[in-house]
Amino acid sequence: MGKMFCFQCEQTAGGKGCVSSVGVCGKQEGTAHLQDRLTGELIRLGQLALGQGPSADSDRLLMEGLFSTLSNVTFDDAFIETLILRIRQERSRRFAQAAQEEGFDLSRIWQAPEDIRSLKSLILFGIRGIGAYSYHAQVLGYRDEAISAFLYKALDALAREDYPMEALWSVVRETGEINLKAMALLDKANTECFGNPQPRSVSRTVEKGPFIVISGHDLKDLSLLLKQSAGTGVHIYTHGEMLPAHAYPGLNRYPHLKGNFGTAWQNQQQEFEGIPGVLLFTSNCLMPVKDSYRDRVFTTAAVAYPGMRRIDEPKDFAPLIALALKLKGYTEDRVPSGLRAGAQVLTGFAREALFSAADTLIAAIKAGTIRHLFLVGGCDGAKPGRSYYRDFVKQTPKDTLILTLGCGKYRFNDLDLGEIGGLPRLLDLGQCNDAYAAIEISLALAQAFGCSVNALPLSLVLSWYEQKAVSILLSLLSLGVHNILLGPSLPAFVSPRILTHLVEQYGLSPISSPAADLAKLLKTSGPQA
Ligand code: SF4
Ligand code: SF3
Repeated sequence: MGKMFCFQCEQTAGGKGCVSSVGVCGKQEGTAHLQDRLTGELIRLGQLALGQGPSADSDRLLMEGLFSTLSNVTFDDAFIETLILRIRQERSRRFAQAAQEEGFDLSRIWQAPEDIRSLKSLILFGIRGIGAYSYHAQVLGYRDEAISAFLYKALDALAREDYPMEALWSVVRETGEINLKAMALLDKANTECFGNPQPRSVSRTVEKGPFIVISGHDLKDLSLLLKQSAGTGVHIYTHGEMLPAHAYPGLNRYPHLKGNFGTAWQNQQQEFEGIPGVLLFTSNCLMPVKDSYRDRVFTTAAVAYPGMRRIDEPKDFAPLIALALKLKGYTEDRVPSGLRAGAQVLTGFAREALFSAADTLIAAIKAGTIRHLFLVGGCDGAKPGRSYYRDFVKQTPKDTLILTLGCGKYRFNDLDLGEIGGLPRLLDLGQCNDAYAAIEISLALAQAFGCSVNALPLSLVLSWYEQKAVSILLSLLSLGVHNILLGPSLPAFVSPRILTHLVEQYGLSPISSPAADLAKLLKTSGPQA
């Protein structure tokens, strides 16, 4: 077996690829090989399912498998080996004649000519994002067979060596279109199950007493945890991408959902150090677990880490509640270092809330009170270049409005940016998948102004880290959104020729400096304030 090769995330080694015995994220070489094998098995399953029609069991496995190969989701070899076995069993159950076939060898993609490898990477990483989003929808009982049918087709395309570049480009475009469907389905699942988010101010203080911190994106896990811990005296805090959950009426009706814990995901090793509470990971981003809190970590769904306890179906969170009560929590209220006492953070400007503010927004843009809108969001990460996003937001003129989403918001969601036209200047739309709301509101604004999205006084300044961001970028491109700024660096898997196409066709460009980018973006919308 050759060296590990992984270049799917923004922090990949040397901006080229992780090829040594351990990736920058802490993923071991053996785990990377197993994830490639798992992907090869998923490709075979997808190929067999193609043309056979959907099957709930196969589809669930596809979603779970794709989800588990996302950055910072699973680091556990035994977990991946079990998944591989389950996929092989599913193959023999449904397609007996093909049961013994080996999975597709992923090194054939990594060793393909550069532009083919690049397009196939866009497809593979894009469908990993789709897999994760459709998994979260599926656990709430929402499925769309059109999404599954596309996953089969995309997996098949990864194995095809007879596809010309144009055929691969067309699958890339479809990846963006189908991801939009997946985000819409998740929006439907979340809002039908837990109500429409309403703007809400969330405390960042951890109150004294026993507590559990829940991280990741899965609202179903949070709802089960809230239900099971009600009345036990254990408080629940959200972490990272779970922050927008506070805005859902079906979740914030529990008074023991107390607030938001800590700051960005990449600070978890420091912020969880010696924590007298319990941690539950429901999706990315899990960082390698430190000894000082390893006995307090639980994982669920596709998240797994060697030696950490897992909660599988049917989900019973009693062990977490018991441990939280034993640990007793802090003896006094605590605020994360760097935040002031009593700090709050506003979230919940999701699709419906934004739409109800649309008239105010349109009137303010027409009156010139709001000169420009910026969508500054996406993923956070550890690289120093990410300070760009805080500086950018700080430097935006006072007559501009900032929309944000994803965990990239932790770069600046402690700033007080004031109000504009009756709205807070910083509106948090939600998790990364709530990019769907940003897309919907942009389309509505374009309709109100009788122009295309590209002609609106709106600029997208995105930060990426993992593969859900890849799928969202593809969705935006599939809608014909132009002139997106992307950072902190461009994906290593985009070859020079593919990049040239994205630049020429869509005006995609890397971030430069906040001042230069602001000047460029505001040039078309009047003089700076
Ligand atoms: Fe490297 Fe990122 Fe892959 Fe981890 S997920 S091995 S950091 S490219
Ligand atoms: Fe963040 Fe890991 Fe991408 Fe849902 S939690 S956005 S990086």
